[in-house]
Amino acid sequence: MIYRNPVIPGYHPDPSICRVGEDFYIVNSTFEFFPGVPVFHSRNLANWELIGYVLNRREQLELEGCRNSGGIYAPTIRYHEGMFYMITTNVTWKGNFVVHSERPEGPWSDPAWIDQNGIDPSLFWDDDGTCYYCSNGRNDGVRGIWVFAIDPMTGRILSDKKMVSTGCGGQCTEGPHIYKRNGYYYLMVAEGGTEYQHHEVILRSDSIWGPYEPCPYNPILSHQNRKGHEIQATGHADLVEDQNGNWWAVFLAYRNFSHALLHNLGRETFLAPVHWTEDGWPIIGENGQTELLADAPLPAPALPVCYDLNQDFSKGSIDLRFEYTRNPDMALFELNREAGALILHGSEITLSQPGTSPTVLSVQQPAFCTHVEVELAEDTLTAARAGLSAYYNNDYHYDIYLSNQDGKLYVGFTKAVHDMTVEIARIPVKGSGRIVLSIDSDRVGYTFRYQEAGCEAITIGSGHNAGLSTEGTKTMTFTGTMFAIFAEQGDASFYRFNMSETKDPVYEQ
Ligand code: 6LW
Repeated sequence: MIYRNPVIPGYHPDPSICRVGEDFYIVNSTFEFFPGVPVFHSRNLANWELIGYVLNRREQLELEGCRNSGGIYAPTIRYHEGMFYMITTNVTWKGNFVVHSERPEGPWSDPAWIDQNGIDPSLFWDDDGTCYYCSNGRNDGVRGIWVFAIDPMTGRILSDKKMVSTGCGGQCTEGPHIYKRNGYYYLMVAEGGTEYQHHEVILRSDSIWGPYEPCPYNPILSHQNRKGHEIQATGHADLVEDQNGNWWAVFLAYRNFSHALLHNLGRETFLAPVHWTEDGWPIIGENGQTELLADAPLPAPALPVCYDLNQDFSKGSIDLRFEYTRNPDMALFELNREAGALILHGSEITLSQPGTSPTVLSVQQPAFCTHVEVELAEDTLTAARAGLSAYYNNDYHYDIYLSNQDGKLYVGFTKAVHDMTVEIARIPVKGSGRIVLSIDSDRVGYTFRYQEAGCEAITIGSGHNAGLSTEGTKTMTFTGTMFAIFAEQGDASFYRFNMSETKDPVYEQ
């Protein structure tokens, strides 16, 4: 059965997967965004629906002062005897913790903190019911993959800690997961760092404490030698066996928007079938490689994918896919039934201010080629700036907005890249009714337009994808471009947000 990769497009990195009967669940990392750790559900592994977030309370997710790409790093989701567990790291606040819930959509418990440093924690239950923790980390100066028994409900450590492996010689040994099959304990890790050298390796032992021997076919997943291929940086995988005995891997990768080694959509979630060799080693995809269109024995037929988002704010709800930046002040986001709009009460915090929570709501850009538009009221706008942004983080964003300057209304276009913020255009508008602000994106960049009632759409500016690409950020970042609605220093009423994928000439070939 044919399916399309990525199966969860746009910035959805570090996927982890589990299965309960015929239901599959995936979680992803979310860094400075709130709520944290989305939970996706599928029954065919190709189509995924967002059903909620694990961390949707400040008691679970403190992001005060969180740097860009701080906060929540890689999560792991597991299911054991009627309970779901999610374990992850808040690198901004207290480190590794585990939460639990009887239902994947929640509510999830408060964090149980774990006295172990490092990132990318995972859980594994042995046949005798003992639960084991593994992550990378350093104890007494020894760095590697550490394992110990743990109470997954309380986070209490129940055994000595042991460093069981330093991987297979690659740098940045991380994202460990342990599996058991035919009496072997398999330890799978990512190496090479989450850039163009990223790859996945596996080792095995007849004891969870090792010693672990490396797979003779490593790397079991790698696009390191596929320069020029659209899919790059495959790694950070997790394995699952479906109800038919077929094994699958989900993993992160990114798509370059051109032959320049740049990507702006973030690290996305990909799927590939796994086959086990005669001598008991798993190989991901076709000899460790994957494609945008793949054919594999899915547990149920793939359905056509659609990542469009049509949000009518008069309906009195905000789509689950929208995320806040750090911990939001929910009073600034008012669904007003009388106005039939989402009223953003823009605070003094601007989009460019670091480490804070501006009045902004954003959703991952799911494809290179998209059209996004929002409709705002002109006559009630008091905000200094309010509109639509192609938003990577507070250092990198392209904004089109309505601006109330001493009672006069303007449409403005600003680009913020690194430490440069330039208002490219500011054009007076009539301001008597409603206005539509839009972005068209493709494999080159973003084009910004506005249209007042009864007038033609006018192009006000454009920005290149390179300005919002992960490789170009001045600090190491792990996210991707999002489309955001925002308001600064005053109120703005948004009636709708519409995002749709448009034809991509490269995929149409
Ligand atoms: C993730 C780790 C990593 O926890 O980046 O580079 C972190 N590798 O596996 C954030 O995605």
